Amino acid sequence: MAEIFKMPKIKYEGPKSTNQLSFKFYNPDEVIAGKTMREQLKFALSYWHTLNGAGADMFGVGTSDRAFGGNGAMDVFKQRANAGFELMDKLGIDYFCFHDRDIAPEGASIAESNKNLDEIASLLESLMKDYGKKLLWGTANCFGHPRYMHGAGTSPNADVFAFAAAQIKKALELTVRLGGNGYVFWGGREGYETLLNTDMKAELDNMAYLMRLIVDYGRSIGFKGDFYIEPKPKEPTKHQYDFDVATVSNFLRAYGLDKDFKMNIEANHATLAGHTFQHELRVARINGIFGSIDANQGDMLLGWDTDQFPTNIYDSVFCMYEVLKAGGFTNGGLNFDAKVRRGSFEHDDLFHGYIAGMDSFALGLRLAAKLIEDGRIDKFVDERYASYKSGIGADIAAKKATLEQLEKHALALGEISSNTSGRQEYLENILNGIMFS
Ligand code: XUL
Ligand code: CO
Repeated sequence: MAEIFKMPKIKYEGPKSTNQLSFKFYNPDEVIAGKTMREQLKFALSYWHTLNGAGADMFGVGTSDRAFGGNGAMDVFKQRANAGFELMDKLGIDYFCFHDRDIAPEGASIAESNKNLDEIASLLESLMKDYGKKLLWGTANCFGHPRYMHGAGTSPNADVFAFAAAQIKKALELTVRLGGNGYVFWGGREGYETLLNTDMKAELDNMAYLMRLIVDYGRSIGFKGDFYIEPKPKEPTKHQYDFDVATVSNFLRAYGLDKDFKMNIEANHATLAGHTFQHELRVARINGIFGSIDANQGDMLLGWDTDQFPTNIYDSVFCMYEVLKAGGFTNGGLNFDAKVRRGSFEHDDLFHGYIAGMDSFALGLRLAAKLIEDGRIDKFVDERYASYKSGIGADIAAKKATLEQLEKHALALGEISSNTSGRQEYLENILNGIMFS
């Protein structure tokens, strides 16, 4: 196969290397916190941003060539597959993620689209075998086509609901065929613009029903992986139903789907919801629904989903801290739902983007492990709640204290005289000391 990227295989050379085509922090076989970095991080390539997205935005067409020498609809998609696997091979990325419409062109009917998908799936199967790559998760694009203008599972048009169901069924079958360990629901247009035209209850009922049908079908065809919901508060719709982890968690419980789903948490979606990335990860972790990550970052001055390659080390440290505390990834991993800037239009830029993201998370993992090993911050938090370890506090923690006992205790206190400082600045100094020593 002709080489598409005139690039070497990217290797670890350490922080002192001046070679920009090397990893400074990502050393795949080095053991950090009990596993190799490769096992801890489970990097994945996002098909759509890397191989399809040419940089078009609201004000202009794409700037990069993402045909990779292909000629004609199917051929372009085949070349994208070839390019994707060469890229994964050269960057040492083990996994990829796709939407159905990323890998093959949509036909004039579902049957035609499915035929295209089957043809490309055969190519993907052989590339996966040749290069030793795996599918992290698959999904269906039920937001791009005009038929989904009012949503898919939440469309007021029952025919659209049926169309989405058929499309998702096929995407799940493909995921199973390619050995994927995850299937993602991201509700791109599952929301509303105005309540003047929206029956929110009916839409949520329908969306839950579609999820139930898909979960049951997946289990019946032998899908053993995780189903994920990827929360996002807005964009493209004004209000998306899967607003954030807490909202989704409530939805899952309300519809009896909580045992079937975990979260795929995206950094830029967290900030759009007014949360930190770590907040979303923590809410998922303490509710036992942490699953996978879409790694990227937004731009606080722009305020929309800019999907940039992640380079903020505080965020990657806090993220990897949560991942380590959750016991690491099982079926999930770190998918770079990230794209190079429109002005970074050359093929080389894809390498620089992925190297930046992989090195940032490798550094995040190293420093999160150091933070946990250092133990001062965890110890501080533990001690901050020491009053729940004895006396009335222990009774509260054991759920034994009655309201009458609490009242009696409070009356005897007179006033609270023993609050202690939260020491935020002290802790921030400790964190910087660990990160930059
Ligand atoms: C959109 C987004 C999606 C999902 C998969 O913001 O993140 O690409 O990751 O549909
Ligand atoms: Co995403």
